[in-house]
Amino acid sequence: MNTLFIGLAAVLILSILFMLFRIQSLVTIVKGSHQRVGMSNKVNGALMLIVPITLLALTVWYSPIAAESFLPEASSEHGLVTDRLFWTSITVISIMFLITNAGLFWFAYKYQYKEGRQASFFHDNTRLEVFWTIVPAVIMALLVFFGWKAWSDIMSEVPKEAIQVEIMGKQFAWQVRYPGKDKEFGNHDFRLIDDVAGNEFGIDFEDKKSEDDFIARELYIPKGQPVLFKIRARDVLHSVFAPHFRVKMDAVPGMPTQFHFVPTKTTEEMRTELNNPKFNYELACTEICGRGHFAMKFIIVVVEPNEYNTWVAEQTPFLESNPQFKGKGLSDLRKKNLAKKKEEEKSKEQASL
Ligand SMILES: [Cu+2]
Repeated sequence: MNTLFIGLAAVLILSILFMLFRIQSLVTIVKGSHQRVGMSNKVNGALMLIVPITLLALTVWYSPIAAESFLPEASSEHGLVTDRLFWTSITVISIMFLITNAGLFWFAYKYQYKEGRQASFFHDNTRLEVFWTIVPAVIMALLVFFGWKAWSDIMSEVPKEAIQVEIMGKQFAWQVRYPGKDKEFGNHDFRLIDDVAGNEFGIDFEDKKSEDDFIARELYIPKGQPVLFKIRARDVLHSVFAPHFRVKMDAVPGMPTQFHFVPTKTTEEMRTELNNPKFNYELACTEICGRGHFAMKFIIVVVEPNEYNTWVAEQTPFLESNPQFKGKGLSDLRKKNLAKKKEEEKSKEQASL
């Protein structure tokens, strides 16, 4: 209701302003005052210079302040490439923006209304048209080519030695699973998800590969080695976002996605570089997924490879700390469902007797 009132008030104010403007121009016409038209024309002309110059000065003044809250240099190999591409595009766009807008405002100032002045007319200019078609086309083609090259490198085949981590999004937390010593994940199935019993991933424990899988509270990855995030969601859309590594990939229910990259700086190195002993790499959700979206934060810890191996060795497989799940999987579920059905049928029969 409030929104409706605010909307109506805004419409009312705008129509009043429009009416005032209309009355003023009608009065000017009735009075036939050329002097006033000439004056407002000059003011408008001057504004065509003052406004863009002021905006430019504000941009130049504010840019270094804004730059302080930019992300630090990328902590991944591909991140340096995408950053370079980003800044190249921004530079080209900024130069073009400055040239075209300088022209736009300068012409508006220079050719403001003057009594007796007439615009000159020319039909076309082939040279000019060829120039302003070919130059942007070449620049665009180059930008697209380098972008395509970077993207196909980033999405290239996953190195065999890549360390695999499963990241699952749910409302509202990230869950992280490692494949354990066999380096292979056990199967999972959405029908096995049981938050009350504690099987949040829906792991199929009939699959031998799941026996050494472990679940981590912090996402550890080694520096300088390829890491593969295997991403999925169990309810709605989420999106894996690790800004310091320039990693972003949607987590889609029923459609596994992935992203592989090489981290280049340990958490400790970043703390020294940024002079911030509390710094932590962060994994956030960047797809509004519901009420608790803001809380989907997970810490990523990058360590030296030997430290990583020690950490892995210290982890306890999920099944070891939750032995009640041993052998529980899909066929077990099927059996249970069948028994349930039979019982239901039986009770139905009894009721009909
Ligand atoms: Cu989310």
